Amino acid sequence: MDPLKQQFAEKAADLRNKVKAMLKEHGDTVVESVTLDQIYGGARNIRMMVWETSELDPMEGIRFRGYSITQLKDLLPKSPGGSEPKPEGLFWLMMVGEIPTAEQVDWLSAEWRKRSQVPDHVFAMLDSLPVDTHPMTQFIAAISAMQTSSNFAKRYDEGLNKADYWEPTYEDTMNLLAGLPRVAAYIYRRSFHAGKHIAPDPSLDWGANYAHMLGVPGEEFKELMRLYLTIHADHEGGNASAHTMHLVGSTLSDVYLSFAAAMGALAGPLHGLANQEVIRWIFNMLDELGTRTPTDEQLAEYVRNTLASGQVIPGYGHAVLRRPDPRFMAQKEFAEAHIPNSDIVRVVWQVFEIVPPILESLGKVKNPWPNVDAHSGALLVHYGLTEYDYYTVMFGVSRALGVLAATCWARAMGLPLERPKSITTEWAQQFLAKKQQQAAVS
Ligand code: HAX
Repeated sequence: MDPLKQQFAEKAADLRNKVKAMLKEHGDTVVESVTLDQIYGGARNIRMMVWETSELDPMEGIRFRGYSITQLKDLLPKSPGGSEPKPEGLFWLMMVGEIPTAEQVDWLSAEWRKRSQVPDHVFAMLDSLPVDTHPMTQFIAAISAMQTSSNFAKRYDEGLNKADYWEPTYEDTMNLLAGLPRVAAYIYRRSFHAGKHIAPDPSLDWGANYAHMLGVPGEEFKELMRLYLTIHADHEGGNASAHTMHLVGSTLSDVYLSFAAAMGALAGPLHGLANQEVIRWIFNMLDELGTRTPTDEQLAEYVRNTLASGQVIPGYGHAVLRRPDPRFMAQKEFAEAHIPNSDIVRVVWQVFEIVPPILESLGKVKNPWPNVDAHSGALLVHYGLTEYDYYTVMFGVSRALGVLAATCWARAMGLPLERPKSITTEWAQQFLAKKQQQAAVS
């Protein structure tokens, strides 16, 4: 058994036993009650699923196995001479809860290289789609086409013991992660570079190889990719892509099909597609104003016009966070260190000054601060990756790390089919009427 699989198997067995004992003693403990506002309001803040790999605090932001992004930037192994964490390290951490050594991360890079073969029919299927098909649609189709390699589906067909579900799930996870950058880069090159593909470089780690296959030159972009792929990986279980993965995975759909479904959720403009919307919104503004360096007043007026036309300001607001997103701040720090004079980055920082007070003044926006998507596009544009329809695919490559690690845990813990209860408005009205009657009697 490989070293990561071995550690995962031991840790999972231990946690499974602990959870069993906890539920035996405390299974009927009430955690919190639910309001009608929450039921009608998108289930905000209702604790209703287990997600071991990360936890989101409204004020502090994301913590992966207890570690903040700032801590991980220090602690996770980097490439020689580099200062950004390798995403392989974060995957290891999410899988076993321990910061890996540089040797363990090198092992993982090599293991993914070894497994990175993608079946030819996946590329043939992509080539059969119109070249202007949205990259996220291509990505979802390609992930579904990769499902022919699913170990889980095959083993389940043959008759798989429940206790062993995690094992082919782990194999599928490793294979899918290994192949994903190749598929994602293929989509980029066929969509925007006339199908001139770039072969993987076997000397590179996972993030750097993705940067290489995209065709963006330079060590600085490779560093950006390592950071980007690390910080977008996981955001606890309730966000739309993670929750979709969890829900679909809970039917014992394999990780290919559940990840394809998760990417459908990421492709929505209120979620991951916001990264393309942000940069589109910024360029539309600059074009309309006829300048690359708008004044604060021009920018504020454009923001107000966007709001007046009934649209949201993309990249701002969050369902959970109530502070500037640490993932936004990590990208800002990268830009401050490497490209402080980039025009487009400066506009992003100006938007960061102007938008929050305007959103706050509306009196209804719970979080006026930027989220992860407010910054990423400007960095990519600066390094020459200007085709913003592609950006959500990059987010998806990263998100795979978290949701696949979490699915390994879900399988190992034997989490059941997810099936929450819905209500009708008639039920709500009757429920309230009954409460009022009871209150009148007592
Ligand atoms: N611009 C304008 N209005 C906004 C807003 C924004 N950026 N953020 C929230 N609001 C509005 C909501 O539309 C809502 O208005 P109505 O009551 O008229 O419907 C009101 O403020 C209250 O919303 P909220 O409770 O603060 O926010 P929600 O939890 O309902 O929604 C969203 C969270 C992320 C969907 C929201 O902030 C939004 O639409 N933001 C812009 C899109 C975006 O950046 N999405 C990416 C989020 C992060 C992510 O998932 N990345 O992948």
